[in-house]
Amino acid sequence: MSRKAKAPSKIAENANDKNVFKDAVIRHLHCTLGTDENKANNHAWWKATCSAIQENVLEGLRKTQKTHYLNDTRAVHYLSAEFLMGRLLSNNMHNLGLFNTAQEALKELGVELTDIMEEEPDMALGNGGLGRLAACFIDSLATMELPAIGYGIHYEHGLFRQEIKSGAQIERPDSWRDYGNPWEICRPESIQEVSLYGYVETKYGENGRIQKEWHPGLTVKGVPWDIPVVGYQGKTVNVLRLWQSEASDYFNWDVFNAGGYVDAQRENVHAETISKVLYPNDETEAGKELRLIQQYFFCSCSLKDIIRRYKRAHGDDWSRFVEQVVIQLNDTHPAIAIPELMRILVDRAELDWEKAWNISTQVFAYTNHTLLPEALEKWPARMIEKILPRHLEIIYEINHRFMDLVDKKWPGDNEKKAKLSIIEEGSEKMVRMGNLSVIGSFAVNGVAEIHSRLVKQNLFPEFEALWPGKITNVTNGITPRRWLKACNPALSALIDKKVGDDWPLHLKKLEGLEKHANNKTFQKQFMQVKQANKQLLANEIKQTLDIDVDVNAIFDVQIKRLHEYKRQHLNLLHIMALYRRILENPDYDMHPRVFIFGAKAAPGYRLAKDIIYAINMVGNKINNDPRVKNKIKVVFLPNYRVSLAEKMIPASDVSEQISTAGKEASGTGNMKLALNGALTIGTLDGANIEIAEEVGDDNIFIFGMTVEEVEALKAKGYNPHDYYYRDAEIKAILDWLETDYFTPGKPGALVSIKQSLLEQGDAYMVLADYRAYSDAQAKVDEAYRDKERWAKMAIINTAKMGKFTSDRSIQDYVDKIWKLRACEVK
Ligand code: NBX
Repeated sequence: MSRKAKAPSKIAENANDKNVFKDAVIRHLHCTLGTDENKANNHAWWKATCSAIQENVLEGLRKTQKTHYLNDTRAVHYLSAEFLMGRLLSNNMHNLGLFNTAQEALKELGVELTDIMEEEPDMALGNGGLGRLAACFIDSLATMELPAIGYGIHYEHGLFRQEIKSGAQIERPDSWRDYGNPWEICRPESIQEVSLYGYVETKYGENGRIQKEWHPGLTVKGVPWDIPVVGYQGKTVNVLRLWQSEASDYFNWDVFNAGGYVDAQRENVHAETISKVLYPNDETEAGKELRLIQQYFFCSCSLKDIIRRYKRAHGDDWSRFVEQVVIQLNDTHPAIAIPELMRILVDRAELDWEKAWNISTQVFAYTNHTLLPEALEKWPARMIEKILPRHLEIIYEINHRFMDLVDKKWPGDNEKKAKLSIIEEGSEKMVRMGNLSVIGSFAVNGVAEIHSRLVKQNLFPEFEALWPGKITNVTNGITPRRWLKACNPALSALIDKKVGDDWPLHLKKLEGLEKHANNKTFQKQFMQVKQANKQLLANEIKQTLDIDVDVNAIFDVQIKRLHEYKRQHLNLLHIMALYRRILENPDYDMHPRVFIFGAKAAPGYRLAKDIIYAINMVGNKINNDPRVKNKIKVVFLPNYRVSLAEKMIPASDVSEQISTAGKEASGTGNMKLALNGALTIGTLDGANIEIAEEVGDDNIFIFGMTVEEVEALKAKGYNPHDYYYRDAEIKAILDWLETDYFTPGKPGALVSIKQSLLEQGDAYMVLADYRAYSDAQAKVDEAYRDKERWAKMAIINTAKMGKFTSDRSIQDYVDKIWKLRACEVK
């Protein structure tokens, strides 16, 4: 019996009423937090405001879930080990249309909304682009009223907090939930059990059917925490469901009763360790056992949750499963879900293998985010056998049947088999998760045109030959709600006046700005907004680092994880060159520039940490050298994260996107910066190519080798020494790194960078692109001096970013892969 729906709460009905909002905040101060308006500090105000907003969120959530249930909707299940959500208060207020109401209400209570927003810790449950993409995608899914659920891990500690001590990175634990998270809801009623370790027993059923029974060695609990995801304009509220591991009471008592008290405790620790901490490595795989357990843990919980929901509507009839369910694998991190679904279907539901495989391969789709060999996941077969013995058997069976298929296509071709096999033979047998993902999915996509082409041509050419059309492209995107409307209110207001206020839903409307690009008044207004944003960032820089920067200087920004392929050291070499030119010629003519960096290095990545140290030491020297006369400032803002990005991006003039061509799958920071009117200096790599197509060659600074040129140079034999000896500036800068000029009393402290670029062969061809980069930077300098030209270029960048809304990416997924329908929530 369904009970009659309650009337909407007062707050939801009159949410836009300032007084109603005030009452709600006060009520939460009193009744949720046990304080009052006289005692409350900013943290309490923040929490009470979140709780007031959450009332509206939960109203939407209930309606959405009921609507989806009654309509028995097909849904996408986005499996991702990472969701880099950032802060939620501002986003939720904007998406509910309550930002102004809340701001005014709080003002009347004597509280500044922008101050209390700073109290919110970032939800940093991701490393970088891949995790942030997942966060943008669930925003778009809710906005577009698509039935969707995000599944991930409820890490107790997200990505480490970065401190800089004497120039070097120090990692500190991130504790985003220490004082409670007002957005999340625990759902003990939906706890799942997950098994690990143990052995497999082979049994023979009455009909001669072989049956496998897995006797696990350990069972843990997965506790779901739901974070509501509010679509723009607040109609659909989907959920992000994050699994937290806990010791399973049912299993441990056996050990306990058998006298194994200490062992029982040890198992407790083990179980709770699973969701303790996010692995901080991006683009490398350490092959750690706990990491594989994390992956299996959240995949198993999520699949069981999906199946529970399906069975609630369809019972044991599996025939409609593929109509109702599509599962997107965000990289190979959730690939273990493929054998897990096969295990559930074959061992539990007792379907034949063929039938189970037929279902499974119509459900999964896989997104590839990298071509870097060191990032392609491979697990030792022996490790899988130990943790998931039944899954290894299933993987072998999948592979065996697939090898038969390969033999039909290419009879007797063992080379093809070796390349396509899920199992890599060698001193240690390895399971290739990329191959498993391609074989187990009905669609595979790359994340930008060039990247998808390289996935087909270089990474998986045999799969492309076997299944033409299976590999496709979906170019990444970003949500304009967070990355323009919320983070850049001044520019948003200016845009509203010119093109109307529905651009957050229809980003192509920004094209309406183009006709104003030559208008002097508009140029002035646009650049005044930029100037004001630069002032805010300058204040932040002064506050955190006590460095004075001039807002009339060019703000040149490189923000992304630190990695050799992203070439922050190319930027640094050029900064050193400018410094050297000034020292050699005190009248060296350049527009003042502030080079601003934000980057975390994986804790075990030595050279990346050395590059951070070098940026800080070189910066320190330059910033304090009076001969520079403030023409150059170098700023490394510590602890780069979503909430810091939201302050840096609106204040940027120049966006550094300088990866070696072919290495950056897409990039999404490039899109955020261009949307906010920064001009890109970049290589023909990833989405830079598509940005250039949109803005036109006159409005972007493209330099350096193309993918083909990189490949040709590698084939012919790249020798970085050629560049070192032929280019006096390169030689002088690299030699400078060996002295103690930047690290007084510590000669050689920066030498590892020089070594990587010379003796170690310069894998990312920094020296080969250096001169082209330096020339492109001279063009940036020249362009900036022409204020009108620059303003026009900046406006055109904003105007032409419509393609890069994540709504377009999601529509591409819907059309090409998911075949989903929107479901209106009334
Ligand atoms: O995914 C990034 C790519 O490098 C970007 O080019 C792309 O725009 C973005 C979204 O498609 N990849 C990425 O962020 N990877 C990781 O963070 C990562 C994390 C863990 C791991 C491997 C990679 N084991």
